Parts: sequence; structure tokens; C-alpha cells
Amino acid sequence: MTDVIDKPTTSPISTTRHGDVLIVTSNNPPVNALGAAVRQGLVAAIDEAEKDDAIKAVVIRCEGQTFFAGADITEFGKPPVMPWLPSVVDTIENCSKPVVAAIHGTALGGGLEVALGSHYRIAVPDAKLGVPEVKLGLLPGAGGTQRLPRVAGVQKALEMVTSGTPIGAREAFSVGLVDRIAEGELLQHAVALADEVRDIRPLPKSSERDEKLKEARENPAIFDEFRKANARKFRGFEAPEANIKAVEAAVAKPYAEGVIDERNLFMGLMAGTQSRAQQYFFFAERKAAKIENIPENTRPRDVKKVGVIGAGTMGGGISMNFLSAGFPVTIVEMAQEALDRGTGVMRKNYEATAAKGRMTGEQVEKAMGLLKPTLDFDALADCDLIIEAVFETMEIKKDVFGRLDKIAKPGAILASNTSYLNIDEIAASTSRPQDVVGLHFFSPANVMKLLEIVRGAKTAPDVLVTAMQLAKKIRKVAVVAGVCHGFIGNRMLMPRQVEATKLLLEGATPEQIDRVHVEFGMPMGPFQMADLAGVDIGWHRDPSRIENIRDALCAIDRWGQKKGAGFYDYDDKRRPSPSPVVQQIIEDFAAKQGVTRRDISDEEIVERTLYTMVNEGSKILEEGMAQRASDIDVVWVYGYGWPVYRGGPMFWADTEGLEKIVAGLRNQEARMGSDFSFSQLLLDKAAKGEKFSR
Ligand code: 3H9
Repeated sequence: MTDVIDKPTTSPISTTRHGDVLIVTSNNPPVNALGAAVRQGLVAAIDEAEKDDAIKAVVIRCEGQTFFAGADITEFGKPPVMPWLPSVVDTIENCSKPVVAAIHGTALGGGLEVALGSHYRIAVPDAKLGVPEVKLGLLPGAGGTQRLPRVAGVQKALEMVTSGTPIGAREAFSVGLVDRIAEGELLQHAVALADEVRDIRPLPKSSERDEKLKEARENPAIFDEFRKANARKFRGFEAPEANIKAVEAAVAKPYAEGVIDERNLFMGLMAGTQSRAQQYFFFAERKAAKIENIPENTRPRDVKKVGVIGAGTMGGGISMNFLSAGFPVTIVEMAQEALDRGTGVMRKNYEATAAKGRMTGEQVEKAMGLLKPTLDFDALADCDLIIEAVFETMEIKKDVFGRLDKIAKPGAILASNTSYLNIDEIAASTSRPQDVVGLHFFSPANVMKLLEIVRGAKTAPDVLVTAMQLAKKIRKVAVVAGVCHGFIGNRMLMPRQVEATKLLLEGATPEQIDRVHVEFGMPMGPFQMADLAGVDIGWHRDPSRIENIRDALCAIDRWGQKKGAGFYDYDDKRRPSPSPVVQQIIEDFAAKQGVTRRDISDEEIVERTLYTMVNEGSKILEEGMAQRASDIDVVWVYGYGWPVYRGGPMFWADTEGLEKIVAGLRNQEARMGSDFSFSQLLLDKAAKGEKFSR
């Protein structure tokens, strides 16, 4: 198309003309966030269209990878700069000439609100539209909660605002959120649409529509039904309820009043700790991808083929990640039976995903077709990345790496999935320690988003960069950890476990400790987790050797949910109930060890299980085992279900106040005895009034 450039501009918003259509283009990389300059530019562009009689219609579009991806989150918490987004969207809607939003990439949050303010929306087929504010602890605050239900219907709006998950352009078209799909060149189609509608009056304004509100007006019970159906998902979060209330206002009140409710609810969320935590976490996740102390422009190695050693639960899950991302995987086992069992489980997992409609049969076959199961270790010779997922014993790992050293091609990355062991020691059993790295997946490895990349003393920079890039390809969130026992996540789990077990002896029950953790927002407490994972994990398998409560449970077959009994009793639907047997075992142990049982307060549980984790996190940080405090938070949110509305353990400690954490730990210091020692960094930061997060 030939356009006449009207005026050069340093603003991210420029205007050009195509006939009598004014094309307004945003160029604000990387994601066209709606920062102050963009907002000012948009208002100026609409003003330009209003003032010029020759202009009959307007198209708003973006350069780069995406349509506006929302408000500029970096502006949150800073003094507001006018015009604010709600009035920009109103200005667009009130334009006396039709405005067409031309959407590619992702129209998210404020971006979708700009599109909703426009009179028409046209999108390319692979565009995505959504309101992810809820993930930042917010709601769409530029009229989105009021316009979206009017345009897409109340039910769809409720789903979108509370899940934050975007929908594809075709679905958006089917619910009326998009008026047209542009098959071909977007701008051309957008201008054609603008031409087509230039004379249609009155202009269709989203805020004035209400035919899609009728059903909910007649049946307001849908809101409580929606709340009930999603109660589990929303547990602990403030933003979903505020989003529902805002949509409820859209239905119950005239638009002008509904937007006031939206504003008040938005401000309430913005002032709260949860939204601060969730916004912090948004950036934490992105920061985690940045690897420190490596030369800039380090190029990744080429990885086309992946090898996995071990077809057990971990090896199978790890392989599935790569198969799903289109990598051929060679999986090696020692016995045919184990190999068949492993590949059978992988197929079953894929088929279960397909049964839920999240994969097609064709995709299942495609993924399984990329798998090469074999008993021949030498078949790994042509793999670019080989991940070992064998038994967690140093001797076995060393043996595997020694063998790999002999057969792997030069430059192949040799990775261990160890969850505790020393990567440097493993690397030393090869002649190429620079190629060795830890890739610690979390179980179930095909589901859990977290990947700890363990950086050995000699791991080459390009190996780290490759691992980080691969993590993205297999849709994991990766965090770099140093070599220490348990790395970041499991290392912090240890003090929690030690104190939780001691608390049992001192008078707490598994139910009380788990309740405190669940009320805090964790998906489950330490004993529920033990029952789920298996109480027998790491057990010495000698029923006559009973040294602690776990040994005692294992000796009588209480291995957890899989045996119908662990710290809890389970019925045939796996519903837990407190176990008198376990209670007796605990009391007997306490008596044997001379521990006087007493009432334990919930506060003590928090101080001894959660504050100790913060202390351990601080040690990890001061030893340089994590690159930054926010990486520790990413590990805990993605690896262990720490509630994201508390930001992660280190951010949470900041919100509690580090002085309070130190005081709480001092309260418990004597009881914790030699199991506990203070992190100097924590003490120093508390004394100086500093925080972990900056
Ligand atoms: C909102 O709209 C509120 C309104 O309703 C009401 C207001 C009154 N702002 O993710 P990536 C940065 S709330 C500032 O790696 P991708 C990001 O930090 C907003 N910066 O790329 C990163 O920086 P760096 C609702 C942002 O291709 C870089 O861009 N919208 C923003 O994997 C690349 O990001 C959202 O919540 C932003 N809004 O994914 C959408 N977005 O390179 C949030 C990104 O320095 N964004 N950055 O690390 C996303 O979901 C993804 O970024 C997106 C691209 C899918 C767009």
C-alpha cells in the first residue's frame, strides 16, 4: 500500500494516510505497552482525525511482534502521567469517525481495552485476545470489565477476566469480540473495513450495547454459580472476586456507574499486597532467564537430538517435554521390561491428555513417533544433549557419566537430573567437565514448569545459554542454581522438614501443621506432601531399623496414599482423616526421646517452618548459589506451589519485614538447637532495614 507520511515524529505513535483513512501506528518495542507517550500519541491521533474533514475513518495498528500487550506495568506504583488509559479508551470510543482496531500478536489487558473502545475489531487468525490483569492481581481497569461482557457476553467475560487466559481470534470471532478475521495482509483488510463502515451511523459503541447483558440480568444467580464452580481455583486470591464484582456491576448498573465500581475495585487491588507480589513475580520470572557472569553474545549450541538415560517416572516425563516440542528423543534402559513399561506410561500420559481434549490423536502419534526406545547405550552417540535420569546415587551417576564420556560426540551437552548430588563431582568423572550441567526437573516432569539449571564450577557459558534456550522451547521456567546440597528448592525444603518433624514430637499434629501451610496458601502441607510423594522415598528398607517417625510408618506399610495409609488414613476415594495409629507412634517417640509435649501455636509453626525457609534462602543467596532473591521466589512458586499472591518466600519475607523474621527466629532459636543457624545476610539486612527484593 502507498501511504503518505504526514509528519515525522519522535512519538511512538505515528499517523499516515491511505486515501481518507487515517492509519495510526504504534511502534513501542518490545510489546507496544501503553506507556505515557503511547497514550498521549493515541489521543493526539484521534484529535487529528477529528479536526480533519478529509478523514473519514481511523485504523489503529501496531508495528513489531504484537498489538498493544497492555498498560506499561513498569509505570505501576509511580506518579500517574496523564492521560490515563481509561480516558484514552473513552476518547477512541467517542471519536465521531469509525475506528477500526487491527489486531496481530496479542491484544492483552489495556490493549484489548483499546480494541474494545474501537468501533470495529479485525484480527489475523493467529492473534490472541485476553485480559491477563488477574495474573497481576488486578482487573481490566480501563473499562474492560464493563465493555467485555457487553461485547462477548457475560459468561465468556467472567471466564476471561478471572482466568486471564487469552482466546484465539477464531473463538473471539465466534463470541463477537472480533468482527472480522483477516486472511491475508492485515492492514489492507483493516483499511478495507474502515472504508466499508465509514458512513455507518450511529457508531457501534461497546459501552452502549446491552443485549448481551439481558440473560444475566434475568438470572443474576450465574455469578454465585460461577464463584462456587471456581472456588478452589480462586482460593486465597483477591483479584478474581474483584473481577467478578466488576462484571456483576456491568450487569446490575448503567455503564456510567459500572465504570465507577470498576475504578474503585481496581484502586483497591492496586493498593494491596497481592497485586504488588504478582507484579513483582511477573518481572521475577523474566529476570530468571538472564544468566550472570557470562560473556555477552554467548551463542547457544545447536541441539537437534536429545538422549535420555532411564525410562522411569523422571526419564519418561523429561522425554515427553522434548517430544512435545518436536525433538527426536533416544531413550535408553537396561532391561526390555523397564523400557516397555516406561514407554507405555508415556503413551498413556499422552492419551490421557488427548482424552481431555488438550491434544489430538495425531499429535500423540507424532510425539510418540519421535521416540526411539533402545537398550543400546551407544545409540546416544549422535545426541546433542543427553540427560541422565538414573538412580540417585553418586557411584551410579559417575559410572554413567564415565561411559557417556567415551561415546558422546564432541560438544554434546551431558546433563544430570540429580536433585541433590554434586555436579562438579559428577563432571569430574568425564574428560569434559565444561560440557556437564545439572538439569533438575520436578516431578511430574512433563507437567511441572520449573527447571533448575545447575551451574558447575566448569560448566561452559554456551552450555548454560543452550540450557536456558531449551527450557523456553519446552515451555519451562528455568532458574540457574549453584552446586550445593539440594540446590535452591530442595535445600530450602530441608529445614522445613526438620522443624515440622520436631514439632510433631513436641505436640503439634500433622493436621495442624498441614492446615497452617494450606491456610498460608500452599497447595498442601509437608505431611500431605509426604503422603502424596511416598513416605518411603529414601527409606533404608529395613523394617527392624526404626530411628524416626518415618521409619516407623514405613515399617508398618504406611507408605502414603499409594498404600491407603501414611501420616493420614485414606478411604477408597483417597480422602484423608487423622490417624490414631500415627498419633500413638508420635507420642511413643516423644516419650522415648524425653520430649515434653505441649500446645503448639500456629505462629510457632510459621516461625519454625516458613521463617527457617527464608533463612535458608538467605544463606543460598549469600553463598551465591542463587543469582538473585527473585530466582528463589520463582523456584518456590513454580516448583512447590508457593502462593504467587505472596510473591515467593523472599518477597514474602520483605512484606513481613526482615526484622520480624529475625525476631521470630530468635524466639525459636533455643528450641531449634543445633539444627539452626542464622544467615548473616538476613541479620545484616534486617539490622539495616533492607529488603531482599529491590
Ligand atoms: C493492564 O493492562 C491494566 C489495564 O487494564 C488498566 C490500566 C488502568 N509492560 O514476556 P516477554 C516486557 S495490566 C511493561 O519476555 P514474550 C517484559 O518485561 C497489563 N513491560 O515476551 C520483557 O522485558 P525484558 C496487562 C512489559 O514474547 C519484554 O517486554 N498485560 C509488558 O514471551 C518481553 O516480554 C499483561 O499482563 C507490559 N505490559 O511474551 C501482558 N509486557 O526483555 C504481559 C511485557 O526487559 N505481557 N513487557 O525482560 C505478556 O504476557 C508477554 O510479555 C507477551 C509477550 C505475551 C506480551
